[in-house]
Amino acid sequence: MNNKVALITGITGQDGAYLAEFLLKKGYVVHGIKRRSSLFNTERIDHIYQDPHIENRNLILHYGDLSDSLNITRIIGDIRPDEIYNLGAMSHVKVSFDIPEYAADVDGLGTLRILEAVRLLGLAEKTRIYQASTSELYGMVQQVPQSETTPFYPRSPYAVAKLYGYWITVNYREAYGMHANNGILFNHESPLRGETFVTRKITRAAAKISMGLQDKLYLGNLDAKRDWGHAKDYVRAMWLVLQQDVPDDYVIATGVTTMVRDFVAMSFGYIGAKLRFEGEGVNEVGVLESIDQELFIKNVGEEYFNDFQQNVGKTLVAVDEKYFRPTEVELLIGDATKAKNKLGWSPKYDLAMLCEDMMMSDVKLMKRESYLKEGGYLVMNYFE
Ligand code: NDP
Ligand code: GDR
Repeated sequence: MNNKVALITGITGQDGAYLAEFLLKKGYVVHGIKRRSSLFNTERIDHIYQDPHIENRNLILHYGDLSDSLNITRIIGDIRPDEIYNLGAMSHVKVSFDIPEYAADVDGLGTLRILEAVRLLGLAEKTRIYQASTSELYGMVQQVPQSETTPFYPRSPYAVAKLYGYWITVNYREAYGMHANNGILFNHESPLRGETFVTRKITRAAAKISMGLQDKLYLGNLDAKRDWGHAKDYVRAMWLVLQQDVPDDYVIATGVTTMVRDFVAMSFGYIGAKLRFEGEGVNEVGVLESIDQELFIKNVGEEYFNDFQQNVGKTLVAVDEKYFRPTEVELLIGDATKAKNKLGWSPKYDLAMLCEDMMMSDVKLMKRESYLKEGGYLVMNYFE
């Protein structure tokens, strides 16, 4: 057991949930900031939630928002954390084109609010800060693979806001000697990934289609290439960053890049479905060519096979230009040599393991939906 206290902004998100679990296992007292919402928004951390009425809790949630300096300052002042992980953000790149000012406020100024609160409260020497920086900073390809020395060229309001977050973190480290660090994390996914990010959208859809709960999957740019890792590996890296004597910035990535189209094929492959892609640009489609019956039955279930078989020759994947971005990031591939050498970090999951983990989880989830539908209960049918 250690007596360290950590504060996680964005604890209800994908990374926040994995990180909270990771830190609790290490004996930390974990505080998290959650936003007020009209519905419960703690689904990802419900399994570690502790009743506020019990004594000696080690997971404590506070209402808050990164756009509210007074709230942030009060919480940090009350807790006096040893470590702050600033994961809270409006994290959807496409949505940031719709709400650019909000993205700038939360993702950019939100970082400043954390740093300045720590400084004003006299915690500059005590509190170590992790800033959730991103491979989106690289944006327009300048060089590959991308490392800590690659120039930035952000391509979305999200990435521009995160650029401010990156530099203000470096500035507070240099100006005030704070232990302020950037993790420049490449895309990382998991069964807890938000449903509108591309990998999860794909694995959910493949699972739904296999059970007749969805007809077709509509996607945007199938040519985009991403360096996808597993969120479980990446939260371990966040912690390692804060355990170093000297603050610094690190790229965290797998070093392998994959096209969106290939992730689609891999996900459908898990259910034994072989897709044939034909056509170009907005006219490209993915047609179900054949099914490996044994694999389908093993991973989905015999009861769904006959219906699914009717889809052979049909289009299961199509392009909808509404998912294109005004400016796109075409190619990301990270060089995490520094993290490997200095933090001793390397990923345990490769892409096939990640995809399998997500598919297994979504097939299970959709089976529940399928049973509910059969029982006459409403099934959530909203997908984006
Ligand atoms: P999620 O979108 O899953 O989670 C974001 C979290 O931030 C949620 O808890 C969300 O709350 C919270 N949040 C949103 N707006 C505010 C606000 N105004 N005030 C306080 N909290 C807010 O993101 P991830 O877990 O995937 O990512 C974590 C961080 O890492 C983000 O900063 C993201 O930009 C960054 N990042 C992510 C990468 C990835 O591939 N996942 C790669 C590189 C960086 P709620 O649940 O209520 O919506
Ligand atoms: P990204 O992740 O923008 O890299 O940001 P996302 O999964 O949204 O997109 C990855 C690539 O897939 C293409 N794409 C689609 N994307 C979505 N969301 N929906 C689609 O239908 C679709 N079709 C194709 C995109 O154009 C893009 O090229 C994520 C977020 O977690 C950020 O917060 C984080 O900083 C970066 O990863 C690293």
